[in-house]
Amino acid sequence: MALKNEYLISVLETVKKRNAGEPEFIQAVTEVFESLEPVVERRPDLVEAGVIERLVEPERQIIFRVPWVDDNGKTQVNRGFRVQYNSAIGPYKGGLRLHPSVYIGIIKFLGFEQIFKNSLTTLPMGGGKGGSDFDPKGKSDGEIMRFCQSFMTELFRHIGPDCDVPAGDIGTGAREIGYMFGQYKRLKNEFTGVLTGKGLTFGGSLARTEATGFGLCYFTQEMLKANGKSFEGKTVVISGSGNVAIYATKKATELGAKVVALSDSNGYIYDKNGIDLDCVKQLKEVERKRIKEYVATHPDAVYTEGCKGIWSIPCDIALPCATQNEIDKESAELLVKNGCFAVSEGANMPSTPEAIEVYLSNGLLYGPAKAANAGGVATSGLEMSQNSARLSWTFEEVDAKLQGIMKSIFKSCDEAAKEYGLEGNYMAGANIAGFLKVAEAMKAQGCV
Ligand code: NDP
Ligand code: 2IT
Repeated sequence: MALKNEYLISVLETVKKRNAGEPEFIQAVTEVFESLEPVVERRPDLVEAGVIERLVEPERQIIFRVPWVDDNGKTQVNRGFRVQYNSAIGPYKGGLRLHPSVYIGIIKFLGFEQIFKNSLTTLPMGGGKGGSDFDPKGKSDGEIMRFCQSFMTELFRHIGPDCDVPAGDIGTGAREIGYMFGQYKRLKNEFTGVLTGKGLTFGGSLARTEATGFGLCYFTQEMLKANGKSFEGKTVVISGSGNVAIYATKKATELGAKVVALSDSNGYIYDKNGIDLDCVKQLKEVERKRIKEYVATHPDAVYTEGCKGIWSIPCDIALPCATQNEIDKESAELLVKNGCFAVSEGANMPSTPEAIEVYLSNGLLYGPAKAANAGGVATSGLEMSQNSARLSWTFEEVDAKLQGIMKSIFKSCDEAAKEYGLEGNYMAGANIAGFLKVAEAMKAQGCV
């Protein structure tokens, strides 16, 4: 879909000039602008207030050196990032990604999307994202700890429980958050809810570990229900085998589906009997091994090198839960050809624009990342509430709130799409609903 609105075309031109060499960021902005065309026409007041020009420029970008000493006594240097994107509706909130592919363009695309996602959650959280090009794979516990401590030794001066609250993302789980929290507390001499995804013994929320994957299934269930369908008896393919993929597998299975495939960045496993999740959890969460080890104990399962091939497995529902742009046009066409009727995104921006075009033109139900994976950050918001109140809710209480939030997110997307004459286009609905709340707040707060 090409942009037609002159004003949005000109703002996008400026964004492209200012952010040359950052294709993922341009991709994320372009998608939102395409959805905002009807809003811009209906809301000249927001254009007048310069909301869109302000929204695409991060409020603050921090880039810093992260030196640490490896197990051989050698100094290593990584680059650290925190992009504080938008604080119109609450403190900056968003994860920290540790992966060798991280550069400012990745952090900006994630931070930009986080603004709309957090707005959809109904909770008061602004948008931010951070991370480093550090590669946690193959590092010892000591190396991970020294990296996390060095990272926080700079980051601590920029964050705080009422200012900016980081959390996990790719490569950052409970272990890394623990080390970062310890270092923050030591430097500030304050025990506060400055990070989410903490361990359960020091302020973490029950159900935060499960929240993104569970939330993805709750959102998808709402989307299926609204279209006369369900998970019951369906075959599901899930990419990735990290935090989001594991708990999406658990919930989809509980809801009556059979998950037949998972992957990592080396390859994918296909188990026609349905994935044995206890085995995957042991391999990935405890032993930190590769997914191919699964076939050693499951003779019926097949491992194939390369991650793209996972989308050639016939399925009813696809849940991409690994990384950005993992489904291209060709993979989307394969999904359609094999009878897939719904794609719902656990990962951030896992579908290329051409793949989304294939979903929409073939009438697939499409749950966009900003809405579908918002359960993680929503539960981070619930962790912040518990920390502020200095109490903790039960798993059942948090899970019930998460279900309520995911239902409300689906409703917002559905209603916004209908209101703007785009019924069934939940991507447009998510972008519009997420935008409007932030835009109203920015307008009300004046030119800041
Ligand atoms: P994890 O680090 O726990 O797992 C990531 C998984 O994705 C691993 O299986 C990893 O394989 C795979 N992966 C990562 N990069 C690539 C790549 N370039 N190509 C192929 N596979 C890749 O991360 P999460 O599960 O937390 O995150 C997964 C996705 O979900 C990300 O897009 C993240 O932004 C998004 N997300 C996460 C949330 C959370 O709460 N954790 C919330 C909302 C969204 P390997 O081990 O080989 O690297
Ligand atoms: O992409 C995301 O929403 C996350 N990685 C979770 C962020 C958070 O603050 O919990």
